[in-house]
Amino acid sequence: MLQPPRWIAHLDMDAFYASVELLRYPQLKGEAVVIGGRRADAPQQLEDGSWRYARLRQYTGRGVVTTSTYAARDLGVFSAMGLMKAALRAPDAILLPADFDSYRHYSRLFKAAVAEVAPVIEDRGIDEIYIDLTDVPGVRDAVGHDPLGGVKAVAREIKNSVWRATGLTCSIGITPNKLLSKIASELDKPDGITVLTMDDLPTRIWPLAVRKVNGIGPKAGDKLVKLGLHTVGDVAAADPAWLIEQFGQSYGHWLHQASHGLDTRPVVTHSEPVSVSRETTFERDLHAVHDRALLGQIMDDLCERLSHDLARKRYAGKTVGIKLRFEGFITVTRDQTLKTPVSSAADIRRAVGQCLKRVKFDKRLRLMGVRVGNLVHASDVAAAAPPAPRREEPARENLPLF
Ligand code: DCP
Ligand code: MG
Repeated sequence: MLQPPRWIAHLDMDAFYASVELLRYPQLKGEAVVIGGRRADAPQQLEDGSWRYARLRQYTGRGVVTTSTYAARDLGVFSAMGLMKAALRAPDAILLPADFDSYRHYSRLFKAAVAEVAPVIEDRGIDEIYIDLTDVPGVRDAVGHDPLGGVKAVAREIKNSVWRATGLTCSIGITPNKLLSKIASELDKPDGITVLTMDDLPTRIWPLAVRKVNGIGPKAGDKLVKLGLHTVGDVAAADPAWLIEQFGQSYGHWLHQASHGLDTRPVVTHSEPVSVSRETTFERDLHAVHDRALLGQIMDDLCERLSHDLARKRYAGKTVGIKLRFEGFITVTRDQTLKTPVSSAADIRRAVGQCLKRVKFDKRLRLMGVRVGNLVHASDVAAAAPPAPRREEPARENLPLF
């Protein structure tokens, strides 16, 4: 059955790091500001309340521009440019140090704000996401004579939600797939909304330079240009068999598909966890020998809870690891990789015992943790291997401490 086209959004924050800095220094709005200085470049407030800023011309060193405001971009200063080279173009631009904690904070805020409107989100990094709008209520409704009225209204709602939560603007591209949306979000930056259907391909996408397509990097871009293909439309018009001759089966085929705006990749809402873990900090530091029984009990309990977590998430794992923190904040980890994935508390506990034997207990313990990594889906384990037979109890002298 023919599926109705999807509506996929790509959202990218405008001049992200620079815009977050402007929230802190709103007086710099409209100025040429460059992010990338050192901590010593932080603005200083003078006794009369005014601010003193570092200027680009004072900078010496090998640092690069992380990002810049649009006013600085108008002067020719862009991401990844050396700061000293940038200083030649915009000597009076204000230089600010990067504050990554702040950017991560605003990144979380804007993503949560989008999730309020449309929950199917693929995280693509600190300042960009894909959003599947296909099932958002009202997205397919016409508004008046505009058949795209519904999708535009959802886009405005997302932008408003981001603005209310952060005071920041973003640009959104909305098309039937991720490939086109990534291109579209750039077309009306900053603070833009660009909605494209497949009918817009010849007028909006084909005139663009080949490098505007995410997936055509510097190497392939150079080669295409050498072959006389400058625009996406040039690639679309090329014979697919010839593209495959030039670029190989897989990439040649992809170039043909991409230039025709075709992309079936889903919006992937979660990434697989690398490991699952549980840990606990004690109310008082515990002694490996005197508190042996209690430690053993705590470890049993951690393994039990971890096994529950794994069952709930339907995972098993081949690597079992422990984390111990001793007084003085000394942290020790040990792990063991098994032949088959495990998920039961007993199997995890047994591997933990092996790990514990490799630790020297000469200090009091403050924290214990257990981790199961190298994860596989439980259904794959059941299919691949029968449950491991219970092993013989280890010889007495070989027992771990707890
Ligand atoms: N960034 C970086 N180094 C680069 C490019 C970017 O550290 N070479 C950081 C700073 C940017 C952020 O990543 O603020 C997001 O990158 P973008 O490419 O989306 O750039 P901006 O958000 O700054 O600008 P635009 O409005 O063009 O999206
Ligand atoms: Mg951005």
